[in-house]
Amino acid sequence: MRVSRLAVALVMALPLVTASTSAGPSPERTPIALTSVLPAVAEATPDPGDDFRITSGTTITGDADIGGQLAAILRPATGFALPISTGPAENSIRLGREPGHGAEGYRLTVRRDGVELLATERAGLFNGVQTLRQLLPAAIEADSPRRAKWIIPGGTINDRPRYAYRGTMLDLARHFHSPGEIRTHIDRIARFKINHLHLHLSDDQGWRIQIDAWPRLTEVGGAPGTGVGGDGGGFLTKQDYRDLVRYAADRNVTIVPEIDMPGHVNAAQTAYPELTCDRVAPRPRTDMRVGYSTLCVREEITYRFVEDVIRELAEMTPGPYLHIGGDESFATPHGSYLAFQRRVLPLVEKYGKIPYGWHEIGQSPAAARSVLQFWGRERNHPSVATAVAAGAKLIMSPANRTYLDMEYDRLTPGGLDWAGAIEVSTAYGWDPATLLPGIPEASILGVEAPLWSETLRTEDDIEFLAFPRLVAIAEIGWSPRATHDWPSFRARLGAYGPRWVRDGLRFHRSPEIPWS
Ligand code: TNX
Repeated sequence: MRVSRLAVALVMALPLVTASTSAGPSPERTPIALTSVLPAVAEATPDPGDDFRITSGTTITGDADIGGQLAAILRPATGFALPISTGPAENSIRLGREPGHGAEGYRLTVRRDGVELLATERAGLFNGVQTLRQLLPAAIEADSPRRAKWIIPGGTINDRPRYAYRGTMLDLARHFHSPGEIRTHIDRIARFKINHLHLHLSDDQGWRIQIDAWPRLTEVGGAPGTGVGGDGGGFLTKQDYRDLVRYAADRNVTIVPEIDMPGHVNAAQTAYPELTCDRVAPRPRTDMRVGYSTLCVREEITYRFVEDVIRELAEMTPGPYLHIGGDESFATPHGSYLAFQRRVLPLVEKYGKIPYGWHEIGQSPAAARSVLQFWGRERNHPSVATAVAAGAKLIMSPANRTYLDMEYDRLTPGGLDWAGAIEVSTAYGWDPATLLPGIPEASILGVEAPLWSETLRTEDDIEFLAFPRLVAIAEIGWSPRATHDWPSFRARLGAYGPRWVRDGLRFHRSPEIPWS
């Protein structure tokens, strides 16, 4: 019911959105401010006398890979040929490498006679291009050339991330999203320098990734009708998954796969009753309850299953992390939960991956070399603090700040409300470094905004709940704390709105934001 209300509200909102912002910038328009970027850049020194104008004679030089991506953005928008060459050239946008910018940082220098983007790694060049596209007029997103006004504001940007991990999550288990929908989402998140996409691939309702050793997981658990409320169904083949990994990597996004266990396993058990202690297949479940299923911790077959899944998942995942869930295992006795983690956490390392799990895995002493995803609220969590003191790292996903499946307010359609309503200012108004008492900042790898999919079905549903809140989380993760400033953020976000409109993205037009 919530889903259809969401769809209706989106359709009704659309003409309004388009009408208010379709005029486009005038040719006389002054350049966009160097400081207008989302997420905020670390340092910007504007030099208004030194604007650069892209013309029919402009070339792109240096790195052919990211230079090619830049050309693919600029050519259709400007109508200019913008050839890519390797040598130095006047009137060029040059992409080069130099040491000193870290894994993802870059320096962008804009002068009247040329633009230079320098980074140490490919990721830094990619990030610099995301900045550059925001410095060009919003019409860059449209396909009609208006040649006169391709001005890049003069000055210098020095930029690098506060945290190495800036993520979001899609839940494919409650409602499956197709590879095409996932690719579209990757395009949209990468604009804001989000560099990890966590895929929640299994839960009580469905199993969404092919595992060769256990084929019934997807035959049964990925069948039609395995979404919440009996919707949809579907799964990723290994080929789909590998293609997504590559597509994401081109856009500086690392895929983080999750198989949730020992709870949230009803779909696996309907396919393989031998994974239950009584060997009786449970009935398929497409309701929204949690915490009722558990693997049978005392049986060896459980560990053969878990090892096969971890091995096959690790084989197709080049990224460092493998997420093993571990949340809400209310049907697993505490001692059994610890026994399970003692065997399973080392299995992840056996296949060359860093064990990653919801913060409950921190109850296990075996979690000292793991990453914990904190999804609680601001208060003391003794088992999290103990695990961190023993060496575990943290990704911050406080539910009352980062959960993209929470409703914006009482009136917006879609979403749940157990962690409260989350408007943009709530998503923006916190600091990962001070959220939990006694956690040193060096133990925090970054932030992630999960989007659980109980109430969402379509691409529009994803976008409405993710945007604009995900941009607030992206800024929390990327920008230095010194830049944190709500008035500045809301102004920059408001100015970004026309780009989403031109892109056809159905975002929430939050009343907190002064949309252009
Ligand atoms: C809690 S947060 C869950 C999920 C639900 C979500 C809905 C967490 C680790 N588990 O099983 O989908 O709430 O908001």
